[in-house]
Amino acid sequence: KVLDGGQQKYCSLLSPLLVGPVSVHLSPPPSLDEIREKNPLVSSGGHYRPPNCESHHHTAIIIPYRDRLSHLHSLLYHLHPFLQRQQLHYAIYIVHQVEDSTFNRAKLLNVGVREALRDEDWDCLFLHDVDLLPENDHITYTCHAQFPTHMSVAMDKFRYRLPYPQYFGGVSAVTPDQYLRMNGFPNEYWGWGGEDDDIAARVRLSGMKIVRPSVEVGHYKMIKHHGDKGNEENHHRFDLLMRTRRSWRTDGLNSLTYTLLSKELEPLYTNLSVSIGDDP
Ligand code: UDH
Ligand code: NGS
Repeated sequence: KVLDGGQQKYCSLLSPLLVGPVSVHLSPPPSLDEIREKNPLVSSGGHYRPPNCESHHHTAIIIPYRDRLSHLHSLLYHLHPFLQRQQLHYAIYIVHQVEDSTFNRAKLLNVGVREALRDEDWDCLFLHDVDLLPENDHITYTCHAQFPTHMSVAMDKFRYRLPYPQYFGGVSAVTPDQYLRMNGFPNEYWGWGGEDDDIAARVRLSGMKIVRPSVEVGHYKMIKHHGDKGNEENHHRFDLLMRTRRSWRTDGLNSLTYTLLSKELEPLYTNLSVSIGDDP
């Protein structure tokens, strides 16, 4: 499959490796060694390129994270083979909020995007909760050229439907251009709730719309768990959402500050440890 001059041929547009609906393995979570053995072609930092063809797609998976180790193992076990069947060039980034301060999902996503784009010229950024496992190979982890995509349209916990029409939580995807256009994500949502609705509002306010796969295809299983310590309900979320129209241009990528404490190239993922401050 190598052309004259040593260049590889592009992969076919539809991967021949897709199997369609897939069953997901929830518990007990496999060990990292077991996952490594099953994914010998994944290189340091959780990077992968198809071995026999040049991928059309370059996707960074960005996961906001703190204290969900068993979920992380289940996700890595499931996602690596899933992404390889799609013949993507990809990498998995964990954005770990190290301090005990209030969790801030959207800000961690901003950090992940900025750091991932230092590594490679990714053409698609996947914003991915750690506890969601895609159940169908036809949920393609690529971006729409024009518009942000909401992927997790049919989660088991919502009985495989959208909970409400504007829902944008769970798993979504943007190109770097779309991300810039909406000034990234808000930095001011500390604790649980509302940040995904703010992101959905930014899509519209910046002149774009949301696209989605069909509910027949976009199935996700959520690993069941209880609420997290340090991620209590954000009582300011409704006030913040009322202001998105005025705040999105000044709160986002252009106001992002954080400290990168370390960047570790683990065998199955890149671990970004960050300090992002606390709820003022
Ligand atoms: N996350 C962590 N650690 C935390 C909190 C959140 O890693 O302590 C990450 C993780 O990737 C998770 C995502 O942030 O999937 C979103 O967290 P979430 O709690 O908003 O959403 P999740 O789907 O739980 O995990 C929904 C139930 C929330 C309880 C309702 C509170 N009223
Ligand atoms: C909405 C929240 C979203 C959240 C969604 C699903 O009410 O952030 O519920 O929540 N918006 C506000 O609170 C303003 S879930 O059922 O996953 O806990 O994503």
